[in-house]
Amino acid sequence: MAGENLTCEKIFAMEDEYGCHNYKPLPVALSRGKGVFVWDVAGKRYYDFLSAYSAVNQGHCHPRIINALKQQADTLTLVSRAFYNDQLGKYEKFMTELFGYDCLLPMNTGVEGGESAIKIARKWGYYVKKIPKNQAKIIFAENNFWGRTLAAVSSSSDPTCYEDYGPYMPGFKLVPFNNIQALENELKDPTVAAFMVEPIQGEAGVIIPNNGYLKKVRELCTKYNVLFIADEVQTGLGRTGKMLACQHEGVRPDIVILGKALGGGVIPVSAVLADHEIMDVIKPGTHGSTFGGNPLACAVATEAIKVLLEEKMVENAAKLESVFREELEKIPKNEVVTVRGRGLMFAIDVHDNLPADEVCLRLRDAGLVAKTTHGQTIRLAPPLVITEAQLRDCTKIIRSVFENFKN
Ligand code: IF1
Repeated sequence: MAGENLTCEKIFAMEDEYGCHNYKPLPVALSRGKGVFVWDVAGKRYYDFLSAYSAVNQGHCHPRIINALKQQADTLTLVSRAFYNDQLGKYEKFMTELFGYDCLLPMNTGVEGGESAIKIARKWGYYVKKIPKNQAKIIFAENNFWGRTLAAVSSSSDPTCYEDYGPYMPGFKLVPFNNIQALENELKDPTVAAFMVEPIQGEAGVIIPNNGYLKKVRELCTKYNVLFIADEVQTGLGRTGKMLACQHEGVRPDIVILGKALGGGVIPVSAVLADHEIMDVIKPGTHGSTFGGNPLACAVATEAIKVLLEEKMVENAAKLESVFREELEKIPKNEVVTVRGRGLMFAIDVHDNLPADEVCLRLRDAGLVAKTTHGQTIRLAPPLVITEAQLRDCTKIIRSVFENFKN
């Protein structure tokens, strides 16, 4: 098998026979990636318009990130937190100074970041807010998505995520996203420890709240002494044209969760940022992770952030937002009903008479890979290194697929 040139059909068959069927991938088998491009096993090139759900913001196999990976991989990869290592402290200093928080909890996947944030919030609720033991509530927004653990699915309003995984985590409540009155009604409850929310809901289909929503969330959480947890796993690190999506409203959450592109598209790295009066509820031995804060992850994440900053990828996402929107809005309304987006995080709602899954197959044939989120919504999120010329090339491909759909 090693070295054998696998056909895509063989790859599909092997995954079908030997793998858990927890995904229904677009039928394309990729074997190489560079920048905004991926190539399939037959050598065909595609624009990547998913960016691994925003985990490849810096582009595929960014040379500086790969080099950081190789250097550290050849030196020291993992010692666990039972011992100090020479990478973690300087990574924590770099990140806390950059994001303006006192301290950082290093984890691996985005959902571990969410789990950790909720554990911190509950402990803070008992120690600081004096919520009676085991009565702390966490509020979430309907249609949230923050991962696949039992706690994550316990807060989900999507049956596909939670069905048949009960019994569910107690102490979780849902409010409609982007509804300040509904949120305030819940925050008045003195047993509420935190409100955890995505600044823009990713999986829900790039749902952008009204201007001022996040500012009101901030005000209400302060007023009712509730922690504002921002899940920036997908929206963070430049995706929406700011380093954090909360910065569009000049809002500072109490806890920020980062993931995905923090690992530079090469390894899982997540982080929870908070100030000491919140983070210090975590004492030695009360939380941890085998790989959390490993030297390899610290070296990769540091370079992943430096590359975002030094190659002005955040600014690029902000600059290209208007081009992206303008070009997508040229698609006739009887083909694409709505266009939503911020920076380089967009989604289109395809008209019911055009099956969105079929549109994705035609996009693939036209040299662009993208995926539906729910039903008729297609997420469009290229790496932040895309140039204006490439973006215009891609929106031309997208428009041509719609224009020629009936043929
Ligand atoms: C899948 C969705 C996106 C996330 C936000 C935390 C996490 C995610 C806002 C957890 C992860 C991934 C998970 C992946 C597909 C993808 C996804 F479609 F599932 F919902 F992006 F929208 N917060 N999202 O979006 O991070 O533990 O995965 O590192 O599970 O199918 P993770």
